[in-house]
Amino acid sequence: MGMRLSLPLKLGIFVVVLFSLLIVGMLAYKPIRRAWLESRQRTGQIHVRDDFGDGKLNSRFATDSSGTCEFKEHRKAGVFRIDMGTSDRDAGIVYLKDALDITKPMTFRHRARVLDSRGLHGWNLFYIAQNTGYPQCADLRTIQQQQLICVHFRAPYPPYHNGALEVGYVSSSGHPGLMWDQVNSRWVTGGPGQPFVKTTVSDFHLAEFHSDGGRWYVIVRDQSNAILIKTTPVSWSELYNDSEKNYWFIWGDDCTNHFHGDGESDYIDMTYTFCKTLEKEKTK
Ligand SMILES: [Ca+2]
Ligand SMILES: [Ca+2]
Repeated sequence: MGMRLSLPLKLGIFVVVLFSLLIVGMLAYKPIRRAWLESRQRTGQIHVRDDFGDGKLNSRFATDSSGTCEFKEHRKAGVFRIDMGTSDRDAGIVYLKDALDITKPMTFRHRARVLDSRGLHGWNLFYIAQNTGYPQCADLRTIQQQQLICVHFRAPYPPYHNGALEVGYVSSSGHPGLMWDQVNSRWVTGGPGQPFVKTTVSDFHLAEFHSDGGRWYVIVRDQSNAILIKTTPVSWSELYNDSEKNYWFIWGDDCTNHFHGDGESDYIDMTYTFCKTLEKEKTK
């Protein structure tokens, strides 16, 4: 004779089973989520965002400095500051510790400005450099051999006391680089009288870098989000290329014999693919 369960008992078992499933689901959620995030990283695409609101720099970034320079994330204001002295010897950069795979799509957004622009000479909203090891502050000659794509604040920039913006890249024919001429919407050879866009460097600007893996372009927006600069796309193959070297993302002033400036970043947002070759080198 089969055992018959009363209706209240059936309901009781149903509730117990339902709650068990719910608890198992809750316990499984974190590992499943972690596995999903890791699989995303195995396929290469990484998203990093730092709003500079928790008092410490995201661990995917590192800093290097020379002379007088202090790095500090101001939790309450939600900003990260690179605070240099007033000497050209002073330098300080933040860089992404992951070398970039430039053959894969990537997007960077960095919102930043310079503080006390009266003493500022130059400050990079961002640049992409090629070097074997991690980026380091160095003299202009060394740095020029590494810089490939650069968005640069200049102030004072006579006759524009409040400053200017320059966007440039080093083409396959080498130095001098090509500079973006926003008025005529074209790239021109750099040098004396090279084009720039007048702006107020103490305002926040949003620098955007977009690449589909084949070509890249730059957009810079002003404080009210209006487009100040939009370049035409450039093929990565048109850039100077020192093969075997890694590609790095950097902001700040890296130069130990020119430039200085205090920079303040509101946020950094990056989607990119990690370069696997460097991992092999690091674990050798
Ligand atoms: Ca400097
Ligand atoms: Ca912020």
